[in-house]
Amino acid sequence: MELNEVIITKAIIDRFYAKLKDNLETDVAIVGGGPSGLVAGYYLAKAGKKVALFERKLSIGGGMWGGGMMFNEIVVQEAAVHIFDEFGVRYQKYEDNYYTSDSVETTASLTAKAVQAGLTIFNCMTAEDVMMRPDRVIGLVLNWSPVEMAGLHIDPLAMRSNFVIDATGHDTNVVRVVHKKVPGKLDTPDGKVEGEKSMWSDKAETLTLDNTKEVFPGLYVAGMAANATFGGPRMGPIFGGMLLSGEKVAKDLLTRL
Ligand code: 48H
Ligand code: FE2
Repeated sequence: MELNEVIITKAIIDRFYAKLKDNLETDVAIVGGGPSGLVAGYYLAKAGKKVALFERKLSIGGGMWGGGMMFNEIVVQEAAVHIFDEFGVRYQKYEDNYYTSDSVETTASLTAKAVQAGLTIFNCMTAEDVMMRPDRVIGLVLNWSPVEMAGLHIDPLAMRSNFVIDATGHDTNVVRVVHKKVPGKLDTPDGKVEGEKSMWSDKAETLTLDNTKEVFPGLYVAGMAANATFGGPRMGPIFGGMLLSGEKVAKDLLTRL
């Protein structure tokens, strides 16, 4: 049968709009498709929750593709190896407490397994704001990333969610939006985004887990955003804390959903 361009076009439009409409109300909305957001989405979806992830860029994976300084290998500590096993990522032991994996295999596996578990990912979409009622985050305000990049004055659309996870990495974009709208109300020592401290891998990896929690009613932080929000140090190119943070935020949210 001859291929018909109009049917191809209709197929894309129909399927995409069905997917988008189906995700306008979710249990959890994740902003950011780096390692922490992907792992969180995987565990929530695997537990049967409705969960959508919005990623600003074309590609999913955040800062994981490039390993350390574009040496495309990932390092994790022993405590995170069970997550590699869960996602079927192959790894090798290095000295006592370190494990390495190929960063491309790791990023691709996290993405594929999360989607297959039921996570819906929207790429090229930016969460530019949140919805509040009035002192709780209840959803996201979304726009196409190219609209933001081109500086076009086009109003966004909105989706509702019982909980939002800020997994936007170093930038901590969602928490910053909330702080701008209701200054001083974050559940951090000074009520504001404390800001990331200098590199100290050991301390940072522990603190990432402590800092993975609710920072404002309805809004959780995970991954690098958790450390930046609560003033933890950066850890450099060790990704165990990011994976464990995603696992932790999912576990915590499952007790509330
Ligand atoms: C939609 C957005 C928005 C927005 C940003 O940076 P990431 O990889 O995040 P994490 O926390 O899962 O992992 C951090 C890790 O990659 C890292 O940088 C480490 C371990 N650094 C240590 C160190 O010392 O430097 O991914 C965040 C994602 C990115 O893909 C952004 O494009 C996306 O979030 N994003 N998506 N709407 N408003 N803001
Ligand atoms: Fe980083």
